[in-house]
Amino acid sequence: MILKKMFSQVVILFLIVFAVQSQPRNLRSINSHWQFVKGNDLSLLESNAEFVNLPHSWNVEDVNDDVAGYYRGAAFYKKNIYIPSEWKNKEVYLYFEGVAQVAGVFVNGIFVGKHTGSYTAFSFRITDAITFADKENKENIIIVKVENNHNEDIPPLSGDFTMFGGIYRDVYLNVLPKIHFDADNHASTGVFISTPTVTATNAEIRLKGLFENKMNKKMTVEIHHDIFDAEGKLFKKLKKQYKAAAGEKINFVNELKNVTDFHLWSVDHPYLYRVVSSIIDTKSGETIDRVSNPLGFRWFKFDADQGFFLNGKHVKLMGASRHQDYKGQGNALPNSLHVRDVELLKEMGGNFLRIAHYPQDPEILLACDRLGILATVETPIVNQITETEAFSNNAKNMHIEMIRQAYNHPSLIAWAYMNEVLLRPRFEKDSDRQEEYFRNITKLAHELDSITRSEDPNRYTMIANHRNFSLYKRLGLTSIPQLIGWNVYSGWYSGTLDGFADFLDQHHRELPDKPLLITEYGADADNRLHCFTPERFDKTVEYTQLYHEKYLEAMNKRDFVAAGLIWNLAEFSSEQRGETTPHINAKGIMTQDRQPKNSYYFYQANLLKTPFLKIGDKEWTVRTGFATSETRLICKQPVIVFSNQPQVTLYHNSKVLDTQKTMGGVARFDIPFTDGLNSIMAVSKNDDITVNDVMGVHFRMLSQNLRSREMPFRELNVSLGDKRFFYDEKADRVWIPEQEYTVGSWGFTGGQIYTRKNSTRQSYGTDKNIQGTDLDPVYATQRTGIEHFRFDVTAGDYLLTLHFAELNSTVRKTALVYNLDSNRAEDEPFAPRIFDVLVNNVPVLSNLSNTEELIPEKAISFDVPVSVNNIDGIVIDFKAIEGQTILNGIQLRKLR
Ligand code: GCB
Repeated sequence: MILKKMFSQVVILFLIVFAVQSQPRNLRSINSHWQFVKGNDLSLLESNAEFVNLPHSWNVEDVNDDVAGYYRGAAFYKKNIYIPSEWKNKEVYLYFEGVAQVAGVFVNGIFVGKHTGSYTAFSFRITDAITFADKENKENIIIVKVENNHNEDIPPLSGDFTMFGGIYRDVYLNVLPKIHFDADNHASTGVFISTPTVTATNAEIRLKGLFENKMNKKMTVEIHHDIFDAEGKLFKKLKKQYKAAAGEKINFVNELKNVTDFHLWSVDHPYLYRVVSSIIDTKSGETIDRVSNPLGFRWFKFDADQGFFLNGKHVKLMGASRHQDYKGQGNALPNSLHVRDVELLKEMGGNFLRIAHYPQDPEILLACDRLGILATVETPIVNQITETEAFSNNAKNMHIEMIRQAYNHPSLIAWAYMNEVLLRPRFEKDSDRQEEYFRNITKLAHELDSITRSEDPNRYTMIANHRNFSLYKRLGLTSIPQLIGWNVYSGWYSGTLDGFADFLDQHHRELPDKPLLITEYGADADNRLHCFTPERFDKTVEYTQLYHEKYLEAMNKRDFVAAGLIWNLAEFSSEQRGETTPHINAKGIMTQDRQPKNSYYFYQANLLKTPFLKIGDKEWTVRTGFATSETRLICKQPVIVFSNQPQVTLYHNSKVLDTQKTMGGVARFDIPFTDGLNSIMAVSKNDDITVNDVMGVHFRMLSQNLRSREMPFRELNVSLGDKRFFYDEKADRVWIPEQEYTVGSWGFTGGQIYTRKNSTRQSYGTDKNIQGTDLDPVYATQRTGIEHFRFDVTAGDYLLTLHFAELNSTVRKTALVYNLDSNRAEDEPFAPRIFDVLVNNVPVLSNLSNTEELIPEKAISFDVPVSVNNIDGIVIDFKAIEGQTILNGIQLRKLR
């Protein structure tokens, strides 16, 4: 008897637990095993398809090849699914987190919906199109036609990023009960949570939304909101009863005033609550539907004079903007890599993320909530607009989707909707028409701003502008949004590093009531390039360092600068870019596969509160340089250490070398490198805390005397017209800058460094993608009009390699759109050049011509074995027949 009673109690308990814990809605991914084919012809799916898993992009490879452009066209995806017959009384939706950029979805040949825009989620009801597993023909065929063509009606129209095509985020089947939270509201969860007022001790929570009764009878239900704290304990409970007729959609709203005893959400303590909203059948008590959303109690304010305040405390917002792609994966990333980026930002000491230039994977904001990173997100109107209703409608629709999908994240503080929209104004040659275009931009900005404010009065609105201060101001774009973001590259694309501080002061002077955020600042660093006399746009690690030091200092000095966002958290794909790392924008403070660069460590040293120390140039493990003299076989070169400790002691080859105070997180040393492996250790001891770091550098000592007995000649790799050191990892070779010939040594005679006319960029070389090589830095610089190159080597057998690239192209290219200055750089007009090359008076290249073998913008090299039998060494003569001679790189290696 007792046993029986116990048994029935257990059953009751089980039923209660089951009723509470059962999953009333069923969301499951359908990412595996899709058939995919490129092209516009559906029948290709049968003949040519390959199997892929999602996330997937079809542009992973073609964005990195030497052919300009990448596939922006149509493709088909197909998947067969089986739908269990238990779902007969359910509503079934297909949920796409993101498809680039237009998706037409068909289920069993029935069109179920079309979505426009690459960066927001969408969801289509497929209940009426599916077949259940108990039917004979039980397979369901999903076909998605994806189009990624440039489309003048779909933002973004252009941008400095690759617009990868594909179903590049997760896809789900969402199986809902017949009574459910709104599944037709722009792919939102159907429940919207806000905290209109929060103080340290008192808060108000508002919950609103809509549910739908798709049963064919009237239902009385309760909407419950159970708020759980971070430990999983029930913190608050709200409920309200509603009656819904068959087929009716009912709005619900509930609020909780005077909430006390809560934990605040902040960057240091991102305390998160969870709101579980349920639809309960009043009669049976059964949970019909349930969704969960995040909740955080925080309040924030931007002040035009004093910057940003979170929960009443001043917080300097520091962080980065982020693009969503990754090395070798395009934009089709596993969720773990999205999350990792937010973690890396946190580990850097950052507290702010600009989700740029478009909404990104939902994992990003989840991670921001969890880790305590404040965020902004934006609708991708980039560089330009199209003045059509279709463009405006698409933009507005994307904007609403973005807001409704991300509404509940406590980490989000602002919605943005334009990036540098005046960068490339249309109608440059017709000023009246251009004014009309400007008015249309302003009109669209007004519309988007007011949509934002009515959708969400509890957050800020923002746009990000480039540096054309007066134009944005004149058009009213600095007064429409509540926050102004500026993307500033003074000292990079043009201007000076000091110009940045002047710009900040200009904003404060001319727009004293507008909170200011620096939404972008950054400089490219190609980790392979180093220079001891760095200059603007040379892409060296050293120049980028100077840039970041200057910018950070200027922002720190000014409280009115609410935020500083580095452009970019990581290097990202920008197919149209040339420069030393073609197809990549190298402003990331990490590489495209997220290896920290010096600037990442620099920010760690400046932002982290825990003791930090790192030796910089972690990837510069193979160096070369010339010995001070033949009797002192050392070569002094700089080493940089990043630390937030007051001073750093450096050990070189186990001996104390020097102690330096850190300034702005940096200590600099000169190390007398010796030939071979050098060990470096940096240590900082402060009270009882010690931090240290070690690294090894292989130094290949060179002698200017190529006949030196102490340091016999091994090899030289010289980049002509260049001032930088370049490490080619694939060949394990260090290239050194050119020098003029002196007797007994090596170098060029005659000619001049190649420069582009009217270039506002680097003072030497070109920024083009040189095709057919990975040695772009070598081929993109050149000595023009060179007469000789000499190596005063001893007798022996050598291998000489000559590298050429014609840098002037036959086609005049328009300045790239991302180019933030008014770069009007031009090549010299294409002119034929023909020249001979002789080595020790023997012709080795005859009539080398840029209308034949020397194809413009393509790398070409020649290996020439040379035997030296006398003391004259190697003399290479360049003899012009027509136009000027050129040389881009030269290598000499001793064979025996
Ligand atoms: C900008 C753009 C961004 C570019 C960046 C750059 O101002 O907003 O999309 O990538 O400049 O690196 O030029």
